[in-house]
Amino acid sequence: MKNRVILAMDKYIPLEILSEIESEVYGLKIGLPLVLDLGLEKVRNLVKEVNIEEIIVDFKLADIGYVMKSVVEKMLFADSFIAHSFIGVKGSLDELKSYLDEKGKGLYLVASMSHSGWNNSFLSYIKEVIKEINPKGIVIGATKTDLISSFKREFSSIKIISPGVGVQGANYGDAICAGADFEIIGRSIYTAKDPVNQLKSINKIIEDRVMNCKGRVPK
Ligand code: O7M
Repeated sequence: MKNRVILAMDKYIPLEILSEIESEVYGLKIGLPLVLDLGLEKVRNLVKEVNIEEIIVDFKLADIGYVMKSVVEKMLFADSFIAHSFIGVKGSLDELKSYLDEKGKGLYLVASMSHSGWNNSFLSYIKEVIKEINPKGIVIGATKTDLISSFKREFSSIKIISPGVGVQGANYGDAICAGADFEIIGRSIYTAKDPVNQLKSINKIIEDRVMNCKGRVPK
């Protein structure tokens, strides 16, 4: 089975460990805390050394187009970037999307966050924005499996990536069974005594879980 984990790197993980992990993950999500800790240059150099299919920068951009472009142009070593969708299209996400398209980079939009305080009452507006922007993918909390399934039915060609697994309470594999493409996992891996074996065990749990939900995974 292809790897279904995107490692959320909000804390420094040494290159020796990353090198052992690279074949066990689909993607690496670079968080703002990591960039603030290490500095951009060190992050760029670290990323250059690893062989991981997709490097995603997660600053959850939410600004005017000009400013978001000024941020991403400094990080073009990444394959894709995450922005909020509630900021709307004109003068903001439309400019970011055109810029990323021009550079051959992907855009993910946050559709629904994993924490309990996230308000889903503006979901229909978020769906309108997603329809208009047509991003590579969307972020939906793994804690909201019903929402994952309904988005998967409505936006079948858009990738769903789901955080909130492990420490935040969602079970490994549940988001994928509900229709997500990948699960974003951070602390459960990088705070483990042995992150490499922890990740291997998580991959096994996901694999077993997905075998059991086969047939029920929305197309
Ligand atoms: O597994 P954790 O809880 O240590 O980390 C979760 C990661 O997912 C962390 O990098 C968060 O910034 C991110 N995340 C959420 O936890 N909840 C959300 O709703 C959205 C994200 C996210 O990745 O948004 C792009």
